[in-house]
Amino acid sequence: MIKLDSIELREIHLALREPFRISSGEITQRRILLLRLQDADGLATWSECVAGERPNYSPETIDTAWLAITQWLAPLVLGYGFGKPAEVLDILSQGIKGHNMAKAAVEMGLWSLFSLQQGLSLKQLVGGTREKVATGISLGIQASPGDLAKKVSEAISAGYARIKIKIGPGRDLDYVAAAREAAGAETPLMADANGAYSLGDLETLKRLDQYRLMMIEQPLAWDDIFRHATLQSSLETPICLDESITDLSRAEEMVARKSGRIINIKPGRVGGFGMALRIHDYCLAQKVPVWCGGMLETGIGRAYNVALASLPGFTLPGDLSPSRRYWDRDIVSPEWTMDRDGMVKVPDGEPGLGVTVDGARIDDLTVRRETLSVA
Ligand code: OSB
Ligand code: MG
Repeated sequence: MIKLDSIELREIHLALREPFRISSGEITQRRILLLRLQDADGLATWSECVAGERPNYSPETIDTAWLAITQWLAPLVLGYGFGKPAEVLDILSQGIKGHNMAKAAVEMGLWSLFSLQQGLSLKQLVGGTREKVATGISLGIQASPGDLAKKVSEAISAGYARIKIKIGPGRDLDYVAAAREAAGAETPLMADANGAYSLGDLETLKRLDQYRLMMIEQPLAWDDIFRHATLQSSLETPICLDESITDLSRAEEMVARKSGRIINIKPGRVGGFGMALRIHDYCLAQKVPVWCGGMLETGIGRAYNVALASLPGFTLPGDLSPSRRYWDRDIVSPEWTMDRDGMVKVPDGEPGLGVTVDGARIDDLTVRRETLSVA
């Protein structure tokens, strides 16, 4: 049993090595919410909330997550005796709809505490089977197709197993053409629109078919599974849903309506590992390939994503780039690295995250903190 004794919230600020631009906005510095969870026996771990600064990906932000955790979620879990981590999401959802990213930060932290208590790596606790996972890079929208082509070539030289480029209206056909040209016919290439198109853009989207993309990620609105079915029936390129898949029932809806053929599983978007595992198991049974998405996490969030991506259904490369892709210096050691074949090693030796969290560095980067304890 795990009894949570305290949850400490930290906001840290960390500059990205280069600006990251998607169809709905650009970020240069991240405001990141970290949690430190401690149980009644003194076991402690860290988790990360993937909510961004503005609600341009989903309705959540770092500030709504801070509110949700302090006001509603922490009181539900502090002092409660959990028998297994799969129970946590139900407890966090008693009377609280949505706020999946806030819930996930608490829920995944509890998975990590369970792994420490049971002496298992996170990989072992979730049932992971892979020693290494393949990683792709996610390239933001660049100033010109030529600039993008350069980034694509660099990424291929670095060994990435797949290239994803961000697109949006007016930054699509030329950009995809330049990326395909730079990548060559064989490199797996895909595009992510972050919901920027409508069915009125059908002709443009159809013209993307000629570039033989591995998939197009979330072309239509974040909460619209219905119209993705119409679009998928007109496209050869498989649609992958990201924003729209907020829980298992949305995955079932995608399959039932034929709204897409691939799912990007981000545990932070679906309320944590418990729901991510349910979606994974369902997709494996339905033969829907899945991959692990990213939200520009620090090395803490990355540890959870890498463990999850070691499950058998994660057959496509994830957005699991090494620390150096994002930060001058990460907040874990060793930093996350990738080999020349674009593979990231899944930690499997020690219990917990498999990386050491640099608490002193987090202290240096902290701009806001609050500790909630059992009364
Ligand atoms: O749609 O996958 C996305 C980053 C922020 C918000 C949304 C997305 C992304 C990424 C980043 O694509 C992937 C990564 O973490 O490397
Ligand atoms: Mg996406």
